[in-house]
Amino acid sequence: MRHARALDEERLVEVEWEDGVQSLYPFTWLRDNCQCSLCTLKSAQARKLLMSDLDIHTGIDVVEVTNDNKVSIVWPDQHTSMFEAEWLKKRSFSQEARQTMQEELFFNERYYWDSKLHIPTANYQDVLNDDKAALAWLVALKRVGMVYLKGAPAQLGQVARLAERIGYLRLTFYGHTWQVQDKYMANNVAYTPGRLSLHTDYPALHFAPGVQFLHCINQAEKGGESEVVDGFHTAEQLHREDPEAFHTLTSLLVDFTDTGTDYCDFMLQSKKSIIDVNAQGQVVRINYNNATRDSVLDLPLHQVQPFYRALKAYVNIMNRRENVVTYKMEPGDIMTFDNWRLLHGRRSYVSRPDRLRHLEGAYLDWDEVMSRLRILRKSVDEADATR
Ligand code: OGA
Ligand code: NM2
Ligand code: ZN
Ligand code: ZN
Repeated sequence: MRHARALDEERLVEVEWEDGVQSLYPFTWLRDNCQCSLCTLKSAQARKLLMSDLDIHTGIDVVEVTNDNKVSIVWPDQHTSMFEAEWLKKRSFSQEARQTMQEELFFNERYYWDSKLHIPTANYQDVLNDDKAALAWLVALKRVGMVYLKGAPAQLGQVARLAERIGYLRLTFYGHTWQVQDKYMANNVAYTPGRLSLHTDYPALHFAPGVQFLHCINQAEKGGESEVVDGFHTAEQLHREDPEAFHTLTSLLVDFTDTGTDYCDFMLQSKKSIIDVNAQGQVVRINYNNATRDSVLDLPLHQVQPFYRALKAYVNIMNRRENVVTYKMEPGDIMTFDNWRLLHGRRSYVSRPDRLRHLEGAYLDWDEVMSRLRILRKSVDEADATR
């Protein structure tokens, strides 16, 4: 750092770096983020300072750069704060620095795809045993929305092992893990040999599972092929081609329902728009399973037909040949995917009692997956640095 000085009028500290670039930090933010042991619990990396003890109009008595390259601030009550250069630089309020930091924290970069996608593929054992392979797996899962794992044993328990590699799985009414098979008196259309049109799992839950694993233990001889589509890419195609339909699907709330018994008895109701966008208008989640879309439709009469028109327009785009990736899972394959982004389906299959089609599935949430992703990047970076 070349210097640090207080701009008292604006209540900003100006820091000039070695390259001549300057950064500005509000007095209030600096006081709020004092790193001393009175203000911060080091062992939890958490703020001890209470909002009720923060003076949001504080001035500064003295600010200077110390010999060991820290910004030292003495506040009017003589409390002292020390800020390391690197720590400050990362937290710069400039547009570029904020963007870099957000990318580092949230891995927001997206790769949109269509039928020409070469599905990112990794080896199951590598992902379990090697941090670099696990990191590449989760980076692609976030960026592309799906990663195909090969080489797992064709036995129960592999999706649970994979979930433990990350943290823990998401329990739902279908159990910790669940068996996709042709079942007598099926409590879900997935548990029949019928076709499953493109869907996201579990829109009947307001907080639908973020990530899904499907492990093929046994495949049908005839049928049972998988289909996947990039829900974000196709939603943006809808936005361009039919903005009115896009607006309808991002604004109208649709009822979803799911009733039955499995892990325990359940009677779910939810209200979701088919396409969720964030405050910037970016598509962030798809909520659509035609099987659990409720016959109760809480819309005024005049919105019913426009809703169907809009949904049909989106489904027609999804089903375009140029958007769909088709493959057939083999025993030992595990499909890992973003359930907030991908729509997935299955062709009908011929059920044979002597060769039962069987997939084992599990859900996780994005918070746990992103947590493991950050930890893996840190440990892989550190290992690389010491080599
Ligand atoms: C499901 C599902 C795919 C398959 O169970 O929700 O999408 O290939 N299954 O059976
Ligand atoms: N299963 C596969 O939304 C859904 O009902 C998806 C969930 C039964 C756990 C299917
Ligand atoms: Zn302090
Ligand atoms: Zn599904």
